[in-house]
Amino acid sequence: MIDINPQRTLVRYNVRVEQEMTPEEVAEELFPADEDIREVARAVFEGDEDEVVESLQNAMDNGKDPLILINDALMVGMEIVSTLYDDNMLYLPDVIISAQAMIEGIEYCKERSGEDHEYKGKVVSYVVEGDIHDIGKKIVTVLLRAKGYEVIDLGKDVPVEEVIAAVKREKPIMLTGTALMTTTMSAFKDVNSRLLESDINVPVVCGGGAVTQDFVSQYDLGLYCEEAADVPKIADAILKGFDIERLRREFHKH
Ligand code: B12
Repeated sequence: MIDINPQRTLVRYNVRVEQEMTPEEVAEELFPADEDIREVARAVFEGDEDEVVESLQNAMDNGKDPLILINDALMVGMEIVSTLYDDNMLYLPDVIISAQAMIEGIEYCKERSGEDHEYKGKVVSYVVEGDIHDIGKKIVTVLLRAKGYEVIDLGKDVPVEEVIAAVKREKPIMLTGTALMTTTMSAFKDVNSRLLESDINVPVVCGGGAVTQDFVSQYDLGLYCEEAADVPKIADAILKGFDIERLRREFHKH
């Protein structure tokens, strides 16, 4: 008979978690099996930028593709950090330090991929007015750059008028807007109306914490996207000529 004390044991992620387990021990159970990838994910978890680069280099030396390492190793490490944060096993500074290490890693993979020096297209990225949560936007930006797009990054807390001016100036194939708070995401609607007033039909890909598909579907140019990793696929689809309706059919969940 297995000796389990239910008051000291809980089951999560298909892993039995004893209360005495440290976050490091829980993470060890969640890291991917492949040794090279595991090392990268572990370095992201530890927030060690040097270790991230070193383990990536090692994985590439063993034949792993730099661009595949972004999704399969760096993002996986960050997902583990987010999961443990959501379960109160890690603190906010841990999330920020790991995100920075992951971003460094993505930049490194991009450099090493040697993919196209000619840009496939231009994208404008920003965080909505009143909102300073920019980690998701940084991820979207580096992923697009890694896939060969030129990204004009307007930064965080960007006023609507500044977004419109950048669209008129840069003529991007799409915009990516980030909002993490319910109080700030209405700025997407203002950007949508101001673009339509100027007869500009550029898709506005919206994501980040508080944003939902139902909310984004309320305005004409909005396209909801949950995972930052899907944004380059949306850009590729736009280059293939998909309009907003077709993009929604392809990328919206229901
Ligand atoms: C880190 C953080 C901060 C940091 C931000 C640092 C930074 N440079 O970004 C600091 C400490 C500054 C901060 C401040 C505040 N925060 Co804060 N913060 C967070 C926290 C813990 C994590 C957010 C994060 O970066 N996660 C890591 C990234 C990688 O995940 P992500 O953003 O979800 O991104 C993923 C997807 O959403 C998506 N994605 C993200 N962006 C985009 C964009 C596009 C285009 C697409 C397609 C996808 C996409 O891809 C990513 C990976 O898949 C969240 C809690 C949480 N669990 O989300 C609260 C949270 C967002 N904060 C919150 C609040 C309230 C605040 C403050 C108002 C607190 C205060 N009282 O001062 C201030 C806001 C100040 C302001 N004006 O903006 C609330 C918002 C509540 C709400 N729903 O409205 C949250 C949800 C915490 C909570 N549970 O209450 N915060």
